[in-house]
Amino acid sequence: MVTSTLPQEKEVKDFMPINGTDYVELYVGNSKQAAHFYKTAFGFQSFAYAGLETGLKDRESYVVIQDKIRLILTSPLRSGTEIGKHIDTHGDGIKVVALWVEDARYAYETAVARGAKSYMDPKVEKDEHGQVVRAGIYTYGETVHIFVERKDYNGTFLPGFKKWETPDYNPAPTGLKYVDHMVGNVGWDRMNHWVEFYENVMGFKNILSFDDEDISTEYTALMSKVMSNGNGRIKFPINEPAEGKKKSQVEEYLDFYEGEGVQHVAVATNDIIKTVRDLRSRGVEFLRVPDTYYEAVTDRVGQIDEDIAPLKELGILVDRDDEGYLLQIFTRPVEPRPTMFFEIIQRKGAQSFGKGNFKALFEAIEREQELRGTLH
Ligand code: TYF
Ligand code: FE
Repeated sequence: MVTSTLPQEKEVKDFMPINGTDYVELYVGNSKQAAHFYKTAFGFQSFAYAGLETGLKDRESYVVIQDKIRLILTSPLRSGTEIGKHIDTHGDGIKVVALWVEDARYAYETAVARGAKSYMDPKVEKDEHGQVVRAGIYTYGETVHIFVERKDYNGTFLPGFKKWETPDYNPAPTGLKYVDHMVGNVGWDRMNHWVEFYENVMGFKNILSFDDEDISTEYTALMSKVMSNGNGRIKFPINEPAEGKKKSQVEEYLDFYEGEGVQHVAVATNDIIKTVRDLRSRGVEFLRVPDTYYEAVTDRVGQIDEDIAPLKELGILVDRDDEGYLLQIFTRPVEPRPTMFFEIIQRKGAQSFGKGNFKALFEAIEREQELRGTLH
């Protein structure tokens, strides 16, 4: 067998290979209660703990897991910490989008040489299960990427964490599988700056663009470009506000988050009807489009495997592209400030982001802004 490695047949080398999302860390006011919420409402499982009982003095973290998705919920144990300041400025929100790599030192050094601002020098963490190397860089706002190298580690999560078991309370999973994409909201005219950051520093490519013509309603607008890493496992749409008659949802986010940050985390399921029914029964609140959306849906997307009735009952949206279709729905914000929310997505071939739903979705968001008194 001949394996061809002729140079002209080789793809341009991906200078920043990434295996996938490693974890997402939120800085929150009460990590213990946040962990309970993600277990109860979203079906995450107790996984790991670090805090006073593992020798930490200034912080406590609970890690919850569902299939490939790992969330760290971290709170400070005293005043005056970076974590506390982050929460004071932004409210509960995402601090770290951690990326799983084979070589964290190489990823960090490459990113920094290409212009990234350092957040954390490479650090080797060890325990009886081996070692993990982590290093971090800043992205938009105060958000950071931490590169995680775990090829020499077979412990539960990370050195410094112990197993967190809750034999008496383990609500069932809701079918959430992996992080499909994570969206960043950036400031006025800052989208292209961050697009170039992901291109030049991280080796990502711009796979889709939406201008304010695509993403505008009668009142509000935004622009968005989707960045993807080489193997497509990491997709980061970047939104910026655009001028409209009223306040863009991106501007509302920037006002309330007091800066740029992660707007939504899209999590994939293989059975969105079951997942959404389950999440609703556990108290998760979703945005709703008008029932009239479902009168036109079959004409717009053609034949699909699902019955329209349960989609309408639950408020699930459908869109089609050249490769197939997708089903998606958005939660209301999951904290007091109208900032971060979740998307639940089921892809049936489509690799796009639901452009056909933008108008109905953004009008639904505007109705929420109206209720909050923030749509002026
Ligand atoms: O990730 C996306 O592009 C879709 C649509 O503020 C979307 O989920 C885009 C912008 C936004 C909310 C949803
Ligand atoms: Fe999305």
